[in-house]
Amino acid sequence: MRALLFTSGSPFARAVRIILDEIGLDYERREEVTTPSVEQRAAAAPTLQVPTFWDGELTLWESGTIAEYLLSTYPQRAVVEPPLAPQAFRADAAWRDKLTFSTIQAFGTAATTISQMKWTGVTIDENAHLERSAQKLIHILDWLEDHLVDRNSGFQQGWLSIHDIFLAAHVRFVQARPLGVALELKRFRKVAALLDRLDERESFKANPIWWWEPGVIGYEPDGTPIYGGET
Ligand SMILES: N[C@@H](CCC(=O)N[C@@H](CS)C(=O)NCC(=O)O)C(=O)O
Repeated sequence: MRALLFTSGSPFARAVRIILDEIGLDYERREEVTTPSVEQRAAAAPTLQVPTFWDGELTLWESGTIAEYLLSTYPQRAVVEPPLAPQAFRADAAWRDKLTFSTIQAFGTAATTISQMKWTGVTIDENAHLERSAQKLIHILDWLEDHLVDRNSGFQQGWLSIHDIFLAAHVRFVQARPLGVALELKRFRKVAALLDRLDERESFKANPIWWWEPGVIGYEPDGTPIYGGET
């Protein structure tokens, strides 16, 4: 049995879904549009967060750990250029790759904190930590821009890396939600070019991220939000 628990909007889970598609693995989609009770979540992971992934006897949470597991366990790749990387972290650049990935995940955490606080009633302009979190997003983009070689490369040249996938999922999440954050992507030309290329990839198109605001309970096949009450 292979299964993934995720919410429709989670950028962390979207990145894992894209990796599963790149590897070509079938899995049961345990999709939630809204957040369930603490007890239900705790049955899947002590962090009370998604994604959680089951593979046979193994249960994994934390999206980076799931991604690392998938790349190292399943060598098969979709025939598409550039192919999904064979490893999460290159042996000859392990510390650099780990640092870059952690920094990308810090971007995702800041973005989802802003989002979750907004939908529970606190906006950026009312809270100093959220304002700081929004500034963090720009500083991280600035640093990542400096770490891309050119406008045609991802974070591991010649490969689609988990770094590329998670950064795209996090940035597009911020852009798809009315969070009050302007990322000014035009300033980050290498990052913007990378994300535009990834938008065209089948695995990204098959796992779209759509506009969400309170009241959205699902989507039409073309991404039009379906409203059905508060969430
Ligand atoms: N570090 C975690 C973050 C996952 C995360 O923040 N998931 C969000 C959805 S995007 C969540 O489950 N939030 C509910 C909560 O934090 O209580 C990972 O990489 O998996």
